[in-house]
Amino acid sequence: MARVTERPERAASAELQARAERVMPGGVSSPVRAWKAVGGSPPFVRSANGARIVTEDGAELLDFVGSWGPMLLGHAHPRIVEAVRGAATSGTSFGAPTEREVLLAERIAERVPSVEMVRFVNSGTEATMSAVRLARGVTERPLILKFEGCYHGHADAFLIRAGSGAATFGTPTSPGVPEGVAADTHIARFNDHGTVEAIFDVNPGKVAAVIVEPVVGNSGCIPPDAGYLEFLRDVTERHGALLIFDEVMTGLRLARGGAQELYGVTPDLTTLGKVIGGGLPVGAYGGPRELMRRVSPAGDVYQAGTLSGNPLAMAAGLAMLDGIDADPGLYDHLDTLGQRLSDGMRAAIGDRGLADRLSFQRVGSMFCLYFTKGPVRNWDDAAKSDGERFAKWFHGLFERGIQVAPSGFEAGFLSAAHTEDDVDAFVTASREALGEAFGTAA
Ligand code: KE4
Repeated sequence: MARVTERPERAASAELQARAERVMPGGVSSPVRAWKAVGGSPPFVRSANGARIVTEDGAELLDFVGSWGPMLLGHAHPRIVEAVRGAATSGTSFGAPTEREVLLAERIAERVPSVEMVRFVNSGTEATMSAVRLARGVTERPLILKFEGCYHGHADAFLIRAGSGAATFGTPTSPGVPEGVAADTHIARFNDHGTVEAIFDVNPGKVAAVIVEPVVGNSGCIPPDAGYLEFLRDVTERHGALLIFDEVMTGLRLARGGAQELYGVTPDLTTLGKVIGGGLPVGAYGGPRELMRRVSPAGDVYQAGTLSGNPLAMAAGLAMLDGIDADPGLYDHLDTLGQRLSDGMRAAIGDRGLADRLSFQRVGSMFCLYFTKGPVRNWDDAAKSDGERFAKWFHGLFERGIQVAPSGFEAGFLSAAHTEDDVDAFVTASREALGEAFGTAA
């Protein structure tokens, strides 16, 4: 694969970056895109199709970011493009109920075990902040429990020792979050029982909900220990708190019904996003009717949104689900691809004698190469990663035409558009880039 440096100069992106930084903070619309953790400046994307993106500099990159998760079927999937194109000719927003919302709500309820009723919003953040408000309204309790390294969007209540971009930039607890808000968010350690039990024991009758990424994609890719999700289910029931699975990343990605189907644990509320919008701005929160009926206007817990249920986003979501359902072998195929990637990466790590400095973790089509010895079971483990060598691997891949997330605390994603050759190319490029990063023999 030709190296990016042999491709057209990156002058176009550099010129756009300079302009962007004059009118947009950091030149981006979301921090993690800015390459701050790895150095250099990001290419500006002109287009994408299948498993590849094309930059404004004319470079073609094999993409394992997939817009941070939505692109389960690959970029510019014909079903989704046609659905959005068709919907747009009938109008782009009405601020009124539409059939597409009903159709998508019915299909989500049909496949996600915890969901009988769902409310659409415009982002994962809106979904999680609304689910927490509902949990607090239903239980009449103030506190929430989250896990260090989990990221649930940028609402104040969640920017306490958060993962993803917050961890990447060393602002896991952001300025601007009032002490009073932070005081109502208690932090436990993922895959740990004691820190969870202690929060409940010290705050009897006050914890409204536990919110968790069932697979922690915002600290890379951390699976739950066997029985851990069952423990969270049990401890919340014992204490009368709700269990919220934040499946914005895992929903409809790890299984047709998300992580809750994969692990067989049913939460009280589920938040969704990314895949269900096919790349358009969509979030959703859902659960049993008895809980969701408390949401306005059926109930008294208020939540609203001008563009919620937007017809283009609903059309894209329905097309995404059509694409998923048209391929009964999709999840098995993604898992097989993922296993090929995992086998290849572990062989590359072993061949380079780096098993005590690297660990590759995967769940389905989500994965992460950690620059620390595994297993990585929580944030503390993930935080030991060697950021400098991660950056060298990142740039080594980029120079070989492969894009991964510009942060060691993000998941990589496979899609239905990736092939075995793409996976093998990732492994080959990684083997070379790791050699450069660690200075080990080729
Ligand atoms: P958004 O508000 O970004 O749509 O969703 C927030 C969110 C909530 N819950 C989970 C589990 C999530 O992964 C996210 C957002 N994920 C990050 C990527 N790790 C978004 C990327 C970004 O911040 O630009």
